[in-house]
Order: sequence, then C-alpha cells, then structure tokens
Amino acid sequence: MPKKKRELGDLSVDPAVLDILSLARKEDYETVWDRLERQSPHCKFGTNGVCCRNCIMGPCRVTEKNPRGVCGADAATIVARNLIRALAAGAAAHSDHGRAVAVLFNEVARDENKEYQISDEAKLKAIAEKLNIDTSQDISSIAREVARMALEDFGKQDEAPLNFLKAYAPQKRKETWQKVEQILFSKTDKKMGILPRNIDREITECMHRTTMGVDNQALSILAQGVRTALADGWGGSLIATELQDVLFGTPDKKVIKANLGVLKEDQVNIIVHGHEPILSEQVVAAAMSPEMQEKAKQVGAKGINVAGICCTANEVLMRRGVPVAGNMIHQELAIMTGVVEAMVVDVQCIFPSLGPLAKCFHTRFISTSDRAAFPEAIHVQFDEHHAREVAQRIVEMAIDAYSERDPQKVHIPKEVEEAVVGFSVEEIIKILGGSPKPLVDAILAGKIKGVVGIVGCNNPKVKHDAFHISLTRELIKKDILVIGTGCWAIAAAKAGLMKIEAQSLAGEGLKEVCQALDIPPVLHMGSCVDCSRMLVLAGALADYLKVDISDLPLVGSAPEWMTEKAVSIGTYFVASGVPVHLWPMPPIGGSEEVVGILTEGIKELLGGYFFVEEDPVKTASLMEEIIMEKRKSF
Ligand code: CUV
Ligand code: SF4
Repeated sequence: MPKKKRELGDLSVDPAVLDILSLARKEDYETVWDRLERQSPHCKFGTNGVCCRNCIMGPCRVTEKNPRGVCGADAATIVARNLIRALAAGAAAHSDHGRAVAVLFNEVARDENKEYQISDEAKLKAIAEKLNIDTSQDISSIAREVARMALEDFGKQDEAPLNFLKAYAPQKRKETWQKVEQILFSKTDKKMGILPRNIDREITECMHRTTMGVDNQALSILAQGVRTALADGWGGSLIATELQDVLFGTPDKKVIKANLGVLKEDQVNIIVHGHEPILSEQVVAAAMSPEMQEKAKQVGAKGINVAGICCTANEVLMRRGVPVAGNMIHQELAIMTGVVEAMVVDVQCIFPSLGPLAKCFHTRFISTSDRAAFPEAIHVQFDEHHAREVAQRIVEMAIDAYSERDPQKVHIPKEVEEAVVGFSVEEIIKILGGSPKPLVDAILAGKIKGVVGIVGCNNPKVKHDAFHISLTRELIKKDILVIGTGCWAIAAAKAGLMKIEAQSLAGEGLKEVCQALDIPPVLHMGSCVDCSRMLVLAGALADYLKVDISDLPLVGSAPEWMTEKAVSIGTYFVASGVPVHLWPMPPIGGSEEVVGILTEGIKELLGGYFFVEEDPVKTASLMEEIIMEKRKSF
C-alpha cells in the first residue's frame, strides 16, 4: 500500500511550485518530496547524531542503556565528531570552489590564461591594499602578489593565521579570537587553537582528529570545528568572492526577474545550476553571442534564454542580471516544464535524480566538472583553458535539442516577480554615499533596529520558502533590515520582497531609510560563498564604531537549511560574534554536552551562539529581543 501523500498546499508557498507539482502527480514524475516520504520516518540515531561509523569495530549507536561505542566513545564525542565532519565537508565545498578561483586568477595574472581577464582593477587594488601589497606597481604585478597570498592560504605550513583573515577581520574580533585561545589553554591545559592557519590543513585536521582514537573530548573537537569554519568564512569563501569580483566584476544594483515564469516557450532555454561562475559566466556569454543567437533562429527559436538555479543563479544574476528560475527545490520542477533544452551543472546541491528525469524529456542534462559525475548525464568536460569553446559546444547542444521539444509536454507556470539585486558591500557603501556612516546613524537613531542576515537552502522537510518568507516579512515589519544570500535570497526575490514596492511592507523607520536610499528593505548579497560579504559588512561596521562584531545588533539565520555547507556558515557567523538561528534542529540532540556548548558555553567565549526555533513569528520576536538587548550597550 503506497503511503498517503502530503497535501500539495503543505509542500510549498510558491504557486509555481504547486502548479508543477500537480502536473507531476498527474504524470507520475518523481520529486524530492516523494523520496522524502519514502525515507520517512528517519532513523532516530542519525537524527540525534549518535550513530558512529568512523571505524569498523562499529558501526555503533549509543543509547542511555548502552552509552559507549566499542572503542569507548560516549555520546558527546560521537555527536561532536559527526558535527565537525559535516562542517569540514561544507568548508571543503566552499573552499575548493575558492581554490579553483584562486588557481585561475593566478594563471590570468601570469598571462597563462587568455579566456578570462581582470575585469575590476579597482577591486583588485582594494584587495591588495588590505593585504598590504604595494599598489603603485603595475596591475599584473599586483595581481600576481594577491594570487600568491591567496594560494598561500591553501598551502602554507606555519602557525600564523590566514593572510586573508588577518587582512579582512575587524581588529577587535582578532583580539577576541586570541583571547579565547588563551582562555581555553589556561582552563584546560591543552592547546585549543581557533585561528585558522591553512584552509586545507584545518579540514584535514578535522578528519584526523575524528578518526578512531584521536580527539575524544567534545570541547576540543568543537574548537577545531570553529577553526575550520573560520578558515571557510574568512578564507575559502572570502577568497572565492573577492577574486570572482576581480575576474567577473563586482555586483551593482540591477533589476532581475525570478521564478519559473522566466522560461520562454519560443526560445532555447538553458539552465545553469550549481555554484561556480567560472563555468556559468562563459555559458551566459556564449549564449548571448550574435553567432549563437543566429543559430537558434535557424532552428525556429526566437533566441536563447539563460536562467539560473541555486547559487550559480545568484552569481550570474548579481553580475549579469540573468533571470533566476528558482531555488534548490526548483531543479526537478524546471525540467518538468518541458521547455528546458539543457540543464548545465557543475558542483554542489545538484540532485542525482536529474539524469533519469531529463530522460523523460528532450532535456540534455550536462555535467561539466571533473569533480562531479551523475547517472545518465552527458559529460562535457569543462576546461578553463578552452572555456569559450566548451561553452559554445554546450550552447550548440541546447540549440540542437530545441527541435525535439514535445509541445504536448510544455507547461510553464506564469509566475514571475521582479527583484532589485546586486548588493555587494561596495555597492551598499556607494549607495550610502561612500561610508557606513548613514547606516550606522540610522541604527543609532533606532530607525533601523538592527540587521538580520538570512542564508541558505531549502529542505523538503520544511514547507518550501514558507519560513524564509514569513520570517523576512516579520522582521522588516519590526524595522529590522534583512540581508542575505543563497536560496533564501531566491525565495525573497520570488515573493516580491526585493521589489522597491516592498518598502510598504516595512515598519516606518526602515521604510523611511529605504525610500531615501531607493533600495528594497531586503537586500540580495549573492551566493553562499558571498556570505563572506556579510562578514565583511559586519566587520566594516565594527571597525567604523571601533567595537567588536558581537557588540552590534546583528543576528543570523538558516531557517530551511540542509547542506553541510550551512553547518560551516552558521559556525563561522557564531565564531565571528553573531547569534545564529537554525531550523531544522541539527543532528546534535543526542548529547546535552554538545548542545550546551553550542547554545550557551560558546556565548561567553565568542559572543555568538546557536538557537533553534520552529515558528517564524516566534523566531522574529526572539531576534528582536536579542537586537534590543544588544542596542542597550551599543
Ligand atoms: Ni550554495 S547550499 S541549497 S545552493 S543555499 Fe541553496 Fe546555495 Fe543551500 Fe545549495
Ligand atoms: Fe564505534 Fe568507536 Fe569505531 Fe565509532 S570509532 S564506530 S564509536 S568503535
């Protein structure tokens, strides 16, 4: 007997999603929600983090009656180890992306790659200045020096903190981190470093420490987790963002369109999905070329339409104004519209279900990265040294597919929204007239009570976009400015919260500030690696006021999170001094000790901490309380 399906209306608040989902049910296309249902109820040991598979004396599952694994590890050890393994994987994903950008940037700086160039010299100089590089040299010397310092952060073997962390983190926060290392040492007699030395090394050390019989104490394990998260936020992710801006341009304010309605019935539709703009920038450029547009006309299409999904979408919408077809949950649904000629992917957040699904349509599901293979995909190997050629080949494959489209299967939801996007820190400062002062003044005057950064993901366990949207609405009503990235940002764009008209949904104070600056009350700051932009913004405000980030009325949230990357992001915000809300509950419930450290103990040390809440309205109130408390001493 098949289980009873959840009511459609419980799955998403996005009408475009519900539209395609009813089609899916009619046509029997399988979705992420169907598979979730078949996986439910989930294993309790896994949910609580108390299942250990780190050696084959196990796997072990600890319980109250049976509190130790075969090696003797208790719940706290197992939960903490599992958590930082997930964190390390997340940090690895962001940082391996950052490495690819740094390696390419180094080649461009050395004139060894002509497919890409330095597009934003001003940004390059700004980065160089932070890194204390002599900016009176010629551009390529500056670039080579920046590249060297970036690559060094992936490979240096000394004990000094990362070059980029030293250059970018605000003064008071760096002092806090040093102080915390001293406190932990004096309290425990064990060195517990939290300042990252080398991005790869911290990830490796997480793996080393969590293998059988190494680090067996929750605090010690979690301290290494903090160090690894900081290596991501102020290292790998930051390097990705900064060097991508130099190569592809720093985002500025622009209007884009969002939701499945951006797909065009009379055009060749190409979806770029995944994470790295090194690929998607080239696909966008190739598709826009007169030559390819002409080829599309020859097969009877009016042109070529590129749209994005997930963080690749965020990258190309921030810099090129490319429309976004949807967030993580939309990936299968986009193919079900029947008008996607090619779904082009690289790495991260790409369902392996896409290959078999694409087979029900004319859609070419094209994988490109040597790090990622998918069942039933067509692999077109991307190569930075022949980027244009490969991108053109991909576009041609899409054009070829157009004539195979089955008109019977075409079903494009009508939903499209407008959004004002492109809020890099540089653009925000520019809009403020060149300094953070007007924003700080608005906060001091109470027109803006504080700022909440929302990030990350959709998770089919949570009603799609519902938490993102109601939390955002509640916050702006309370005069709290909302900034953010990732799939949250796409949710907000689709819901119309990034339109200028959304000012009317804000409280009086926030509305006044947004009207004066001509910005929406909800700011799109980019992709997940661009969470580093939020760190940089927080750092700029802290340095401007000569305080620590933990003194500022800032709160973070990942209300529909699912990836390991979100564990890393949440932790680097906490470690940078920001309280962070999470929903769903992370898999740590099996150890009171770990829960205690992450929700309380860490607060005294680093200022930030985690809290969990299921209800968006309550979450907004809790955030307001935190912000009002911080404002007292501010
Ligand atoms: Ni990297 S990590 S679902 S695309 S935000 Fe989207 Fe953002 Fe989470 Fe993945
Ligand atoms: Fe079991 Fe210990 Fe091996 Fe984990 S490391 S599987 S707890 S014996």
